[in-house]
Amino acid sequence: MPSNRTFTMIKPDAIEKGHVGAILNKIIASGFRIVSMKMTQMSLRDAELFYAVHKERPFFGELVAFMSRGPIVAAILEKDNAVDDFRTLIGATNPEEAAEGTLRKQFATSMGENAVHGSDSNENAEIEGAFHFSGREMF
Ligand code: 3AN
Repeated sequence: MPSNRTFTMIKPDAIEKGHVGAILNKIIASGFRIVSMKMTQMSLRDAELFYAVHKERPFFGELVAFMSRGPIVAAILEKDNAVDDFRTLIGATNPEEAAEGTLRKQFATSMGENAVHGSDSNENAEIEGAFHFSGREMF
């Protein structure tokens, strides 16, 4: 995947609260093009694989239970400087520290249930996008 792409998930908490439309509007209004998108649900095993880099962290069990408890919207997004610009748009992991105008400030509940995922590097964007989408689902 080229370096102008990133990967996102609208997390179960945001879906449960009905924030999908508002979040997608803000993503598109911020200049991201949707390359791939689907509503899907990860099994517990899927979430363990997706978050394998965090498996030694104390919150791992909580994280994978949360991320598999309901549907998510997964998407690959395209924009110049996509990874960094999207991290800026979502804001800090802890919504109490997230800047005004960020998605997590507006929509996240807590450190664990923080509404939106964004890849933290070009390499992870490619790995995470390929976890959810085949080449035929990238437009
Ligand atoms: P970010 O998503 O901002 O890159 P990471 O990579 O440190 O944050 O953590 C991955 C995910 O793990 C977060 N999005 C959040 O859902 C969860 N998480 C991180 N820290 C905590 C924590 N202290 N307690 C519960 N969940 C956490």
